Amino acid sequence: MKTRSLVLSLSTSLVVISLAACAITAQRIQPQGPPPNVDGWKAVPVVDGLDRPWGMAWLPDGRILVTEKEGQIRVVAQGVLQSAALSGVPEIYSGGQGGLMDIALHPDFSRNSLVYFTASTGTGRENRTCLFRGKLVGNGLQNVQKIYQVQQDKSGGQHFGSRILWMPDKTLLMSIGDGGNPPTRYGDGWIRNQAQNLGASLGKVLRLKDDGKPASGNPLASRSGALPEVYSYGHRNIQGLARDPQSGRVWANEHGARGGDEVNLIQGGKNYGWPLATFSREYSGPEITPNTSLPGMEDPVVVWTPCPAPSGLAFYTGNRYPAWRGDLFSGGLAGADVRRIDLDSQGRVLGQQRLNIGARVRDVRQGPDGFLYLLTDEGNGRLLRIELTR
Ligand SMILES: [Ca+2]
Repeated sequence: MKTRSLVLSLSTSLVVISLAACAITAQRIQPQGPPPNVDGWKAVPVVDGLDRPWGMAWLPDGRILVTEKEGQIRVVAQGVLQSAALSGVPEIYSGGQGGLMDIALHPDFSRNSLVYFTASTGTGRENRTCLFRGKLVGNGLQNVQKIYQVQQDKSGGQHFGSRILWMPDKTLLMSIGDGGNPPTRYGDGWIRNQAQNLGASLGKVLRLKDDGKPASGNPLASRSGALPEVYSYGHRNIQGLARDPQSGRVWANEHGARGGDEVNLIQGGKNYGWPLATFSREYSGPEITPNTSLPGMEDPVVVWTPCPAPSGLAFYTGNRYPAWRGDLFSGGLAGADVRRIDLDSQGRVLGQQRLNIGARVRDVRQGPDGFLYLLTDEGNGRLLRIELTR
């Protein structure tokens, strides 16, 4: 009797659950405000004294390389910020949102010591996002080479991207911003329209070989006029890229203008809509487009209005916070927070929580010790570690 009623109630709940799942998939995504704050954790300071840090990468020996926007790569060794920055970093252009940005180690770093980083170069009038690599020897980089650069020079200090994400096949994804808001122009239109131009690297996720050349097998390479390095398009300004190693899903967060920040599931060959479909409005208020969704374009999985201005994204796989395993953690500059996006095993969003950091969060990473680490975007920028308090 008991077993029978248990089975009955189980199958009833399964029906209810699958009906609910259908209702969720059928429902069009809508913008959400900040999710409820969660407690039971604390942000433990590791170091301070970083000048507007942007990205970080752990060396196999436990040291952490941290980029600073103005153009230095700093070293944190055993919890102490070293006074000497890495030598050999080339001159870059730091202005507005541009500067020295993301950093990542080659997957075979233990054999080749190659460090990759993104930066803007040029001037306020003519600049572009570039990818560099160099060999780490002692406290410096040697043989630093620019291995990719955006071909469309732009003016001004907006929307450079740029994050680096290594894939299991040792290609890398690199996000590039759309080049800026009106009145920034390119050719005969707003530069942001380049996000829909497959012949431009602006507003894209690129997939490159480790030498910076286009990776083979990119999904749009056979389209006429398309750059062979384009992986996905229709992006405004991706500031976080993360991969779920189990499912292989790649996630990105990107900025809208006024409202309409997004989290997207990145799939090769897909169009993510900008600026033709968005919940975002012009900063001055008017619509950018009447369309929040269009056929043939991908809807985001999360939309935030007002904007947290997301930056940094981690997919959590560690053992320090078992309840958070398999979830996304998205930093927020304007939000001064980290948003936990609770995912199920199918990559569906179950809910969100907000970790109130109280400072602009530029990057979120999982360290090799299984803790989440944050960088705050401040003149006296901090490296913080998230620990549970219960
Ligand atoms: Ca979009």
